[in-house]
Amino acid sequence: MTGRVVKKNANLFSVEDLATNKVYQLSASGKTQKLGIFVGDIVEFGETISKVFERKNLLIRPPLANLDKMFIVIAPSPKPDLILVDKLIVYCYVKGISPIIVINKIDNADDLFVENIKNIYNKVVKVLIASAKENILSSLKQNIEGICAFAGQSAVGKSSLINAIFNEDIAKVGELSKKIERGKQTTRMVELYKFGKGYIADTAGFSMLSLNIVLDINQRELSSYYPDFLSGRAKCKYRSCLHENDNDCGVIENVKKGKISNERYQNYLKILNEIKNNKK
Ligand SMILES: Nc1nc2c(ncn2[C@@H]2O[C@H](COP(=O)(O)OP(=O)(O)O)[C@@H](O)[C@H]2O)c(=O)[nH]1
Ligand SMILES: [Mg+2]
Ligand SMILES: [Zn+2]
Repeated sequence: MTGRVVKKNANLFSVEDLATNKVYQLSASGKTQKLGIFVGDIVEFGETISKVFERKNLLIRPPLANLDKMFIVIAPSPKPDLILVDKLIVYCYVKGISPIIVINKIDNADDLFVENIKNIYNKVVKVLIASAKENILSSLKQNIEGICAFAGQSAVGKSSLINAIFNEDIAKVGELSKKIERGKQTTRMVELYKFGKGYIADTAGFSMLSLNIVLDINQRELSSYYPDFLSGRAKCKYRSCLHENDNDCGVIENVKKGKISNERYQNYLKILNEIKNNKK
């Protein structure tokens, strides 16, 4: 039988049979266990788990396999860190995850805030609005497909959104993610909750340490993870163009024409510099 690992507790796995949706509590054969089994894995099982199928991706913090979608949550407060948003988007593309921006706390947001975010990101990814407080969740719910997780700054409302979607206290609200990084919450495991056609991963936060892989990207490759830079890049005179200096650079030309958001571009330069400094 084929199933999905939805929970892991020490050496015991909850596996949902893909054909019947029945959940079994299983251990794994020694050999399989050694190779590693993660929440999100598709496995072959009978009495025990006998095989793990090839993964589309694997995240280490949180430990999660086959993530399909990442909801990158921002809110009017705390003030959005758009460099973090851009790094998360790049991270998603590197890992084969579809990023979607969710503006939460729409009950507290003015139109200008929403317009500004949409202007920066609508050429890049889908931008949804939501409010965990006022139960404005329909577009978010419609976009839940495959395995989905929430990421973003602390206190933007990730846990609140999960609880509002399920109308149940699944995730802890107001929990400081710093505590998690210090290891006080290490016993809290990743778990997949079924929703419609997909699952939501309650991950107790997405460690920003994971973003180190963004800094390991080759500096010439960085802009290939910017879909809004694509048509500009095609017009750069030099194939090695980093889009820093205005010598026949199609990206800079598009920034000047307003086809690329200047804020996205300025933050691109900052991330590019971080990558350069990281290589030193
Ligand atoms: N006004 C408003 N406050 C919210 C909303 N969602 C969450 N909050 C509040 O924001 C704070 C942080 O929420 P939490 O879910 O813990 O954020 P997390 O750190 O991203 O998981 C809490 O005080 C929530 O009550 C919302 O849609 N509107
Ligand atoms: Mg939280
Ligand atoms: Zn260029």
